[in-house]
Amino acid sequence: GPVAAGDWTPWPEGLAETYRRAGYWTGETFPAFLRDRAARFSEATAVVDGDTRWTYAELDRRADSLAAGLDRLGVAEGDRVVVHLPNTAALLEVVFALFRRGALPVYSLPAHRRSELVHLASTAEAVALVTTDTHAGFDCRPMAAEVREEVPSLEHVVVAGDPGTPERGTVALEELRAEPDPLALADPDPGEVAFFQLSGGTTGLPKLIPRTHDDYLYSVRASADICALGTDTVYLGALPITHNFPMSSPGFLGVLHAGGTVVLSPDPSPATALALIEKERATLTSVVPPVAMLWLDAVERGSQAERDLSSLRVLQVGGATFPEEAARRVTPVLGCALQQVFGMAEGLVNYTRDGDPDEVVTATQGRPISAHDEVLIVDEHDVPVPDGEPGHLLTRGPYTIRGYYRAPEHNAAAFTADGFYRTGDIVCRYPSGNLVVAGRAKDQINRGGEKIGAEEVENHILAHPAVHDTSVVALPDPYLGERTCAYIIPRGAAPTRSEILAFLRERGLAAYKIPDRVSFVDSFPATAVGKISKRDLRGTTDQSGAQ
Ligand code: J2J
Repeated sequence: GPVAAGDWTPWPEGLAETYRRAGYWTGETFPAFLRDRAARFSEATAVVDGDTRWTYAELDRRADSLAAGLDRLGVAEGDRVVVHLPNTAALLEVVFALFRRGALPVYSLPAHRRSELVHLASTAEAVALVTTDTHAGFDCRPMAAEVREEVPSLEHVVVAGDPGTPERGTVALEELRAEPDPLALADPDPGEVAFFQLSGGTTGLPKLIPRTHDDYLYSVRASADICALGTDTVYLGALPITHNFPMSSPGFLGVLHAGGTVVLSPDPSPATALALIEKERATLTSVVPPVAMLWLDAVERGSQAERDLSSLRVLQVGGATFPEEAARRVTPVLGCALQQVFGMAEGLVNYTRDGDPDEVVTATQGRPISAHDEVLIVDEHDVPVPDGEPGHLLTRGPYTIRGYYRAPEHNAAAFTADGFYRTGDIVCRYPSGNLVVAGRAKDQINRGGEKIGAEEVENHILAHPAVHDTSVVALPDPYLGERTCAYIIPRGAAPTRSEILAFLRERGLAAYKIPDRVSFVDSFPATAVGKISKRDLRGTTDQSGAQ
């Protein structure tokens, strides 16, 4: 297969057979997916990006011609390609062209910078990075050139838009596109890895998540069914659509599965996104809690009060805990239904359903997609807790991975011997089967849906010569849910807060991972076993007064 057998963990054959017999794993692959939908929905609008509107036939044709261009460039079957693109039609074209070529997308987020891109590209041994000229005021081209310098496998940088001063190894997406000569459809094995998603990260650096055609497209089809998508669905992609939620829950892939229209918003701000909902008559969108709260405020008593949002049927909210008070405002203020979504790029996705009682929709995070999603809620010794009691959520099923890519040691801790994924979430299950996320056991900060592995940031801070030790923890925040605080024990004279922040930016860390607060301390509180107690640190008073 395109990913060597020892580098990922397939499902045991018995279970794979069960999932096939249940009709979950149908053998559909990504290159065939678009070909089929293009045949069925040919002249329907697949994607809208500003003034750009492509039909299914047009997207299909473009995927073919770009696949041919990638082939000519030297991208071969099984090659990995990092996709660093904002919400544009070109993103869909690139992704389906890679599938057509038999290459594997490695999804990054537009906010990612040199540090994340180097990690992704080197871990995946990517041959190419596809980025854009500028995004949100940032010039991606010099950064891409640096990434290429640092990662030996990376031969090509493909730039959407203006490639700027031509650098060695850089090519404009536009030039590749010009190639005609459609390739034959790549014919991958549906049981093999199709692409990589990025984990939120806990220990070490974020891990790559290998997803197969079979498992992922099952979650997409099942999600589209749960959300009753059809050809009349107009989905607004407001979050960065390379994230698992707007990609697959049901996301842009669910919409393409059902023959609907994907409208891309460059950002989720109320002014941009709500104007697009009005203009394109969007019926569905998905956001993280802080975005939902901004929209609620903007419509209720702000700049967007006059918007006609009557087309919107459902607002999906997920990625982080949505406060119940905000959840109760969605229908009165926006005039649409709320759907809570509790998912993870590793697999398991839970939805509240149309027709659920109000208290389920406003106060729970829903229940799993599949009758074959196995959910265990256990104590510290992996012993199941009674219903209604909080415990560690473990899960396995037809679209939950069995292991991260090339991470044997991490996998030994992150999965049980019988293949359950340890989600790191603390949940309660009600007799109705609905789950409530009650906390977290993993060393991660969930900053309004953006996940930050504490150890990744700690390691960057530790690289500063004036830092003796550091611990990065979550602080409560009324808007983001959590924000980050870095406690630092200086080595010698304490550096200033702005020195630390400038140092982290210089290291090419995504802005959302830069600590919101820096606090200098003399020592960390220790647990009984001598480990740093992050719980106690959250209560530590700042000894320096620095913010
Ligand atoms: C509380 N915590 C939540 C929720 C995710 C759909 C929706 C979200 C994601 C996602 C996704 C939460 N309430 N409603 O991939 O397909 C936290 C949990 C979880 C982690 C996963 C999807 N929804 N979370 O957020 O891989 O801690 O996926 O384990 O980014 O987000 O993060 P991620």
